[in-house]
Amino acid sequence: MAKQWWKDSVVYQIYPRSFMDSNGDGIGDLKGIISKLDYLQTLGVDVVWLCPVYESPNDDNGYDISNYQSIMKDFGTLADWEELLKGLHDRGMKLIMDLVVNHSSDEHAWFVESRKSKDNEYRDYYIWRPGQDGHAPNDWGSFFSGSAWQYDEQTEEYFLHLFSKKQPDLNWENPKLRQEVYDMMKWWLDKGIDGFRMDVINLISKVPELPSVVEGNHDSYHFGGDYFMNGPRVHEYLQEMNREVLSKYDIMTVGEAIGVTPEEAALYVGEERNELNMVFHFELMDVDSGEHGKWDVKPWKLSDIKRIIKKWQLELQDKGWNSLYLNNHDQPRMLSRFGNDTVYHKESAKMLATLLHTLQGTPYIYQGEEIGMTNVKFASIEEYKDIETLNMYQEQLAAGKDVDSIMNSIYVKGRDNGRTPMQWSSDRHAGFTKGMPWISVNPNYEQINVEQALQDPESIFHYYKKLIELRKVHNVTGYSNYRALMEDNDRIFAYIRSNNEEQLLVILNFTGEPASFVLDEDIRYQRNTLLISNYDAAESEDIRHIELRPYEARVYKLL
Ligand code: ISL
Ligand code: CA
Repeated sequence: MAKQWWKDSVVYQIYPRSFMDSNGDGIGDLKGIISKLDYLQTLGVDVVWLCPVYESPNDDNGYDISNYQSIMKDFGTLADWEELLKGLHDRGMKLIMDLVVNHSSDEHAWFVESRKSKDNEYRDYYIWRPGQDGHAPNDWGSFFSGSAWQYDEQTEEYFLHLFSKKQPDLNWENPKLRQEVYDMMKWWLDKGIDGFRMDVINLISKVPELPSVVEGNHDSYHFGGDYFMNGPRVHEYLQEMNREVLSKYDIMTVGEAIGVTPEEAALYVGEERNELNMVFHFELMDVDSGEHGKWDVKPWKLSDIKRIIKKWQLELQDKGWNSLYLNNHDQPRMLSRFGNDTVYHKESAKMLATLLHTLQGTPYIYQGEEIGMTNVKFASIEEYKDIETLNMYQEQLAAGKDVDSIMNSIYVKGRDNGRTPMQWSSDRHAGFTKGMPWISVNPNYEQINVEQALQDPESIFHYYKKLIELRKVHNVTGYSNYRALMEDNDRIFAYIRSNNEEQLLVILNFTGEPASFVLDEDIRYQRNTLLISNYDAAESEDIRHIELRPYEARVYKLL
């Protein structure tokens, strides 16, 4: 089997709309990305995950695709895309594309046909059902508020859409649809891409009866996850996809899997399963969600983060490979969420990065994370663009919630936090565009930007660069074991990674106060070498007892 190069890789996620605008229309584009390839090479990343650039009406910023084999005009042309791929490959970097096949756009030719008549040949490319005496087929709610069903006059039936009403779910029960997806995947792979990130891939198999959560319930919506997350045929479909497509190429695959547990994840990523290489789980993304979901904000606890990471490190050990991320285009900025984006901005960004780059798995850096970009607070709801946020705002307003608490949940958890334009310089609009940006730039761009970061040897950027090098120089991926230290301590996150001859000791202070680290008595070593830290740390300090400074991170090799 081809060497699993993706285990030694660091992935950089680009959200094209917000990365770099080359033609002054205020929207990031492919030529803009091409102009920044040297920057990515300087950082040292190995793979770029490019969020969707396909033709789309942009209802969900490109996750509603109307033509899987053409490029959205805003982003450029297929020739521009070929130039980007060549530019990456020429620099020794790889490209994975975003595969969005749980649903398409309602403007896709398949859906335009499907909705025409009940006997149209494309009818069961999608999931249509008659209503129940004037009500939707079941009580499922959409991830983007409201019902997961949309009534269509033309044929007097409802179609399923787990996301927006312009994102009808594809019917994976239909082998013809599956074959169309596989053909499209091969079309991209034959152009030379190096793999796929697969959007909500564990939702593609629904329980055929599509049962309500509460039978006979018509006055409220419920989360139907038990009937579409990790559904009855999902592994059958992915093993078929692997047989038909994935196994024929030397590529990497990572599936976004809402609600997946480590046991289930092992079924997706087990080496002998022949499905995917990695999955993104959401357990760390839910540590600050209350019982009513992501918008029900509650403070997170370090004990939860330590428990979850230990669980995933141990459950997938010798079984499968982890993905390691703390933010992306759907999440608030990790520095604001888990670090301290005011007093200890640099220290806490570096501490969080140290966590992600010293665990078993492949780290995913989201654009801007490497320079410490933070959440944003727009003055009014009008400046927000994300459909998930805007739908929630309307729904909660209609339900009588007060605006301040709705806005607070948007400040803390809204997806636009991660979608403000990349901050390249202190020039107007952070050097992202010469025009008017499609979404407001974070006002802190004058202090937080690439130009400043490149000039500052102590910047977060240079720390990320060192971490990425460290993984290679010290073969961090070669450490196979994980042992938690100071487990009951609610300020320090410490662990030891080991292989048969060496040990990697990672010590992180997750708080803005000093904290005392004490090394377990039974840890044996001759000498210790400090590999990286976010403060000036004494080289050969006695590591059995360390007084850590706020957000201090240290990595030692123990020989
Ligand atoms: O984070 C989320 C779960 O609470 C949602 O915001 C998000 O929609 C979910 O993680 C699924 O995300 C993926 O599918 C969506 C698209 O809006 C997201 O951008 C994509 O990452 C529908 O395609
Ligand atoms: Ca542009």
